[in-house]
Formats: sequence, structure tokens, C-alpha cells
Amino acid sequence: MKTYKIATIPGDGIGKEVVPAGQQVLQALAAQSKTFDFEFEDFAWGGDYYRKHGLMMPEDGLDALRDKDAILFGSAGDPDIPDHITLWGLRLKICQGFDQYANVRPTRILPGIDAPLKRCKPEDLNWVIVRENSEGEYAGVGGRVHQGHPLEAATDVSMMTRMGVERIMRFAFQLAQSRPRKLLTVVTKSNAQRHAMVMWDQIALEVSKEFPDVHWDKELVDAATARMVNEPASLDTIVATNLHADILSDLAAALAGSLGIAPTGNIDPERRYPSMFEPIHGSAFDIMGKGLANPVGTFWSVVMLLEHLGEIEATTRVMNALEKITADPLLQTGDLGGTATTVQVTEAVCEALSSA
Ligand code: NAD
Ligand code: K
Ligand code: MN
Repeated sequence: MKTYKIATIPGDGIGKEVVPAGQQVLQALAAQSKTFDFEFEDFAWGGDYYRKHGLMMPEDGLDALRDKDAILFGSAGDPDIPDHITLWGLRLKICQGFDQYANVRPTRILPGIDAPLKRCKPEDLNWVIVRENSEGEYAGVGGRVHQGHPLEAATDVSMMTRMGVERIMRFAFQLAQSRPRKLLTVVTKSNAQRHAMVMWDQIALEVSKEFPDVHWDKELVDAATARMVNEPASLDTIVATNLHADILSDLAAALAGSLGIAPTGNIDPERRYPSMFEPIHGSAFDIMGKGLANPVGTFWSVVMLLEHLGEIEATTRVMNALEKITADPLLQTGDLGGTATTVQVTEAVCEALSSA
């Protein structure tokens, strides 16, 4: 029997509701498995920890995570703490500390979901967005001077390195190659950002030579938003910078029905460190603590976690259970137009797993 060590970090807001739900699904799965089990360790980091200790997580927190097989994360973001402190103090500290440079965001319209685009058939929207997750606009390079004075100035420099761009392009081309359509769109903004993005385009061209069987094209990020709405079927795998992909993937999730559904993996493809899986949404201040959060994004993240562990059969089982649940209008949460609660959806998924 293999025992996987999983760290759970619920964080803040609805993270505290959806991560325990995700853990419940993993437990239901393990209860049925003769080949694997999970050993969970929970880390109560985030806004509450900050109020006590002045930090979102302990200074040496990464050491406590280092030997885990994977991390299940909720959200960093507290109504009473500035967002840049919560984000940089927790989520980015882990992503950057463990060099999880590939952020992978699959999106498709699950059965039963009433997606907002009139002309888009469910089969037209099947994307995976690859977000550069270690540098770019979120490199943390910049500063603010002369605060409060007329000469006040501030910068956030988008820093790209050849190594950083090469490795994310190679990852994206490989991922595109593994999908049936072998189609990659490289999102760029090299008309305006004439240094870093021009290098980005040049490296895309170089790396493409290693993947002659992948069809690829380029799209400026502003035009890419319109293309996602107008010609969803023309896209398959998409690679974009840290900021661009952050924005495009919220749009993608909304076009597929709701922010509450979409999953993501913060992956270290070289497997030097644990990878971290989380729903793409944040703390959802407007619904937190009410039991109304849609846990499907977390469950789909659990599917990605299982895939990362190599438990492919389990991956299929959870995804099938999920699709059964989204197809049932009585099991849809408020964001999907239904009235189901987090607990009801979680119990239904666990039940579908044990009866499968
Ligand atoms: P958000 O994703 O928290 O919420 C946006 C909207 O989507 C809200 O109306 C919310 O109710 C709805 N929503 C999101 N997830 C849902 C779910 N599972 N079920 C039902 N409805 C859902 O984004 P925001 O409001 O921009 O950010 C709130 C806080 O979360 C901020 O502090 C932000 O920095 C943080 N945040 C953290 C992460 C992360 O940790 N990865 C990601 C995004 C935002
Ligand atoms: K999240
Ligand atoms: Mn985001």
C-alpha cells in the first residue's frame, strides 16, 4: 500500500470551506482503494495566522512542506489585510519558493452547466491555459519612492529571463503535443511591450522547431480575449505570461460557467519540490462562511493532484463522479443558478465515488 503525504492549506475565506471538502473526497477515494492511502497534514496559515504572528506563514514554512507528495491549497485573501500582503506572504511564497513555474489551467464546459455564450457548443470550449508562474509581471521587481510627495513614483517591472521563457514554452509545446489537436496559441503583447515580449516571441519560434508536429500561432492578448468569445473552437492549448494568463483564465472559467468550477496546478515539472493544486478562485468575501461555495473547482484540482501522483484510474473515477454531479440541477450551487450547499455537493460526490 502506497501512502501519499498531502499537505492541506485552506488559507482564507471559502478556502476554509472547499479544502476540507476536497480532503473528504480524497478520503472517500482512499477508503475504496487497495493500493493507496493518504496521510494529511493541515497547515492553518493565512489571515488568522497573520493577525497572531505578523506573517502569513512561518519563516521556515517551506521546510514543513518539502517532503510532501503534493499540496492542496484554498485561497489567500482576507478582507482586513491588504491583498498584496496575503498573496505574496503565502501563495506566491510557496509557488516561487518551490519553483512551481508551470501553472496549468484546464477549462471545459462540464455536463449540465449552462454556460453564458449563446453560440458556443460545449465541445467548442476545451482549453488548457499554461501560465508562466515564476517571473514576468509577478517577478516582484520594483519599488516605490517619495511616498505622499508630488514626485512619488512606483514601478512593477516585468522581468523575463531566457531560462524562464524557454522552460515554459517547452512545457506548453509538450502539453499541446500530448493533446489530440496538437494546437498551441502563444499569447503575446509584443507590439507594446517591445523588450520582454519580443524575446518571448523569439523564444517561442526557437522552441517550436523542437515540435514540428505542433501547429502553433500567435495572438496579442487583447485580441485573444475576443477570440475566446468569438471563436472558442479555434483554441486548444494556450501559453501566456503570469499576468496575461491570470486574466485570461478567469475569463475562460466564466465562459465555461463559473469561477467556482475551474482548477489549477502549480507544477514543478522537474519534481524537485512538491506541486500545489488549488481552485483558481479566491476567498470570495461575499459568500464566505455561509456554506455556499462551489467545491467543484477544488474537486477538479484534486483530479489534477491525482494525475500528478500517477493515480490515473482514480483520476477517471473522480472526474466521472464530478460530471455526474454537475449534470444534476439539484446539485448546483448558487454561482450556477442552483441552491445546493457545499456540504450537499461534497456528500453527493463522495456517494457517487463509493457507489461507482
Ligand atoms: P474571488 O475569486 O474570490 O471572487 C470573485 C467572485 O466569484 C465573487 O463574487 C465570488 O463569490 C465568486 N466565486 C468565486 N469562487 C466561487 C465559488 N467557489 N463558488 C461560488 N462563487 C464563487 O475573487 P476576488 O473577489 O477578486 O478576490 C477576493 C480575495 O481572494 C482577494 O483577497 C484576492 O487577492 C484573493 N484571491 C486569491 C487567489 C488565490 O489564493 N489563488 C486567487 C484569486 C483571488
Ligand atoms: K485559489
Ligand atoms: Mn487569478
